[in-house]
Amino acid sequence: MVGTGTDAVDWIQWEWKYTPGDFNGDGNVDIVDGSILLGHWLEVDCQADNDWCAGSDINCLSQVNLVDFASFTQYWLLSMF
Ligand SMILES: [Ca+2]
Ligand SMILES: [Ca+2]
Repeated sequence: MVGTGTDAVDWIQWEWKYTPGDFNGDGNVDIVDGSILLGHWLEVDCQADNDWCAGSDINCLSQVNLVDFASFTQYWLLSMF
């Protein structure tokens, strides 16, 4: 149910656990996540129901393209420092 206190707690817990670009949830942003993004490359049916193409549609605009790839490479580079 949207707008409940429970949702807010869930969102905070999700945000705390989530590492941008970590599509498989192992805590690292690496080539495995890159392969997941490439596996969804140019898909156009990304939506909440399919978890935005396993997270590969980073900007949640329904398709996986260069914008998402650029964001992913940024997260990957930042994870190295
Ligand atoms: Ca990962
Ligand atoms: Ca996208």
